[in-house]
Amino acid sequence: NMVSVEDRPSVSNEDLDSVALPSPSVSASSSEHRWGDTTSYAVKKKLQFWFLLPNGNWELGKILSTSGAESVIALPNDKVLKVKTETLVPANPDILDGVDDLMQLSYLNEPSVLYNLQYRYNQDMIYTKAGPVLVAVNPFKKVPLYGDEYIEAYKRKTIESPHVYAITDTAIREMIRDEVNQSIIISGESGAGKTETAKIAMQYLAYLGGGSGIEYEILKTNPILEAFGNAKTLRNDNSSRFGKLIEIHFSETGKISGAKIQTFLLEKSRVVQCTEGERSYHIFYQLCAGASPALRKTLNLKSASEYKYLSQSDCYSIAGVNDAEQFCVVMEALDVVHIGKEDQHSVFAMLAAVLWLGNVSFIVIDNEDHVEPVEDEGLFNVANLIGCDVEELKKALSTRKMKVGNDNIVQKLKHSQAIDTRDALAKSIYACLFEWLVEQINKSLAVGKRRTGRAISILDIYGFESFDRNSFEQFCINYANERLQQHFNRHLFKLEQEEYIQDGIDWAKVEFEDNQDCLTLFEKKPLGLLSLLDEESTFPNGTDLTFANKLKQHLNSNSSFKGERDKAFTVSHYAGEVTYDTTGFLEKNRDLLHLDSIQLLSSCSCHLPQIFASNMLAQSEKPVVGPLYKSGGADSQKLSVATKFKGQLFQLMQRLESTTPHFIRCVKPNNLQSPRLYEQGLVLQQLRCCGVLEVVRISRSGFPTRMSHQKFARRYGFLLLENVASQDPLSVSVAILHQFNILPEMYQVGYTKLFFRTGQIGVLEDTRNRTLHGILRVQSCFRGHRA
Ligand code: AD9
Ligand code: MG
Repeated sequence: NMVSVEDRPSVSNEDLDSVALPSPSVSASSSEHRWGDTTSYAVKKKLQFWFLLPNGNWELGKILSTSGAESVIALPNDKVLKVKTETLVPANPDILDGVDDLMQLSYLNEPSVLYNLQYRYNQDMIYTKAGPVLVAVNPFKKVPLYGDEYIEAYKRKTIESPHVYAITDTAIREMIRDEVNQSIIISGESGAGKTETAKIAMQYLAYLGGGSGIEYEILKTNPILEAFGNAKTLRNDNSSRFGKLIEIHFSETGKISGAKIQTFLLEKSRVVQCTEGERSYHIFYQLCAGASPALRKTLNLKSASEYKYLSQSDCYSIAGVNDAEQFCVVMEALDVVHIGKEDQHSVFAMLAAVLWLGNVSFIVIDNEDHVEPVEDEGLFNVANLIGCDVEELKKALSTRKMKVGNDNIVQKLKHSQAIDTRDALAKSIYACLFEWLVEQINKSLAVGKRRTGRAISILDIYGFESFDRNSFEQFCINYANERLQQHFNRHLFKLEQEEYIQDGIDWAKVEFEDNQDCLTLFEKKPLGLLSLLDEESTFPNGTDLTFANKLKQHLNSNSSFKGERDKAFTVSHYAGEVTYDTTGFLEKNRDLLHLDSIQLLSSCSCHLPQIFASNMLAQSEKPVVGPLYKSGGADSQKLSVATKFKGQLFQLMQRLESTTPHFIRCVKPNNLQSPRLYEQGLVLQQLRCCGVLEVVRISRSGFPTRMSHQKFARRYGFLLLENVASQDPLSVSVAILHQFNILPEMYQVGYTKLFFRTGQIGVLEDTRNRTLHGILRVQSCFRGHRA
């Protein structure tokens, strides 16, 4: 229902002629599907074209002749090839090689974009603009682009090339200029570089907004959160297993006044289980390798390989990483964020308790498979570390109190139930510890009561995931990405176009992929994925199979949904189809911790387990919005994981909605985490996923800068050399435009606003700044004289 807009060249006509491009009238319709018009020029001028090799890569060639549907092309290695003319895609002239904004490409097509990014990547220019979006290609090696000198240069604007620093600088300036909160939204696949990018942005903010010392604390949250929330996976040696939003507050004078961190959905299952070749959370290995002899003794610590939770995946170290050294870094960082030595000790005790829990084993005590924990060092160490009675621990791990009618009875657990109970306790302790740490960090970074200033938020959230086997975690992560994608779409496409139309300017619509259907599939009540999952989770007899069947029964007519064999289903995400295996969905969604375990924690003599227990109880006593989870009546009622996550996401979106967003798209050039390797197919798939081409298309045919008539007149009116007859904002604005010779095709006048093409407002801003500085200097001269 939408028409595609023509690609307008962003180079001027003179430029085009000088590089021997087709005449302007032809190049004006140079989008992929119209390329045929250029053939005759191509032949004459020996223009370059892209064609697809059987291996999926694009190769550059020159057309020698065209007859009918076939063309003969010459390759750089002098080979000659006959190809179908319609498969050729025009390439850009050499002068446009490696432009730093894809908007500058005369021909905007996939091979040209791929080539441009690769051209830059090969020269360590890993950042490229795609209109308003920054594309960052992971170098997988140190690149000489960071540090104070670079920060200074970006601050002074002596470097112009695209950079995280530049986009962060824009965010700061817009925060001050528009008095609006800003957000930097970083997305990309696992291992694409989101977390590194977030740190680079934080570095810039800390440098520019530093002074109070709080910036140092903010930077030190990174090693802590990474130690407790990151792990080695098959895709990334330092993979974040949680989502993070950090809100950095600034005072009116532009100095950092505090920060607040919010985390999302930590992958708990990793604590008790991980795939071969992957590791559990870094902190466990760091503790085992780096604890002092004294700490080792009090915690009864062994080496990592002695713990079942760590030994099961047969992977203990990461190439190039020294866990013992990292442990020192983390301890120092804990000092910096004001976590006292005693609390630190308690944290380490909880970690050791989790590790020892994994070593607790069970023996069968009757012929009904009922079990009891073995009384070995595992059991004793856990009791000792959390500060509880060994007998109480044994009971909590092997029995369950139930209410039947008015009677309380005690049920013995079977072997598999006992293992689940033990693992659930370990996961809960770890997740509570993580939450508690974030809370302590937030206390330390807390913004004072005078919260008058503005904030910049940085979002580093897990990217879209599609594996051979996808489970509940991928389901939640991909749902989050659908939400973020919609935010991206809304800002860059929908709102943009709606604004043009509303303000009555000349505009042709650009097509974009709307993902509303998929979001509806997830969120619709009562027949959506999340509702049906919650409903099935409340049924004591619900199983993954009954859940899968229910989905097939109710959702098969939805175009984004497809039921599969064996308890599986497929969702058409904006980034591609993903098949989910429902095994474990209900259990992970219910995330039950039996009341017996909570009671055990609250009976502990150590303070952290007590805090954890009361937090868990508080959570379950909250007014229950979602369904209740009861099995046997003695378990606490709580929100399902999916419902809680959805709530968090909605909150996140609301917060982001009130900010001016800046998007960074991280791209992973290969799956081997190796430098210099650029796989076209892999990159292309990521660019398609995040709509990079569409963004460029819309931006260069659009008017990214806009200002109300009033604001424009107020901001630049004083630069007018001659008085304007009428003082209404529109007349003043038009006079300014004329005085500065802004070309008519570079702006449009709407009903309420002025719209500018990229880069136009820069001249005005420069003059304004120069003039203002001049005035300030004159004023300070006067003051100097008076003094
Ligand atoms: V995940 O979804 O959390 O699994 P991220 O966060 O997208 O993932 P991360 O930032 O951890 O990826 O980057 C992965 C690795 O790429 C890092 O550990 C670095 O070794 C490497 N990397 C990423 N960005 C840069 C960079 N700008 N310079 C050098 C980089 N190396
Ligand atoms: Mg990460």
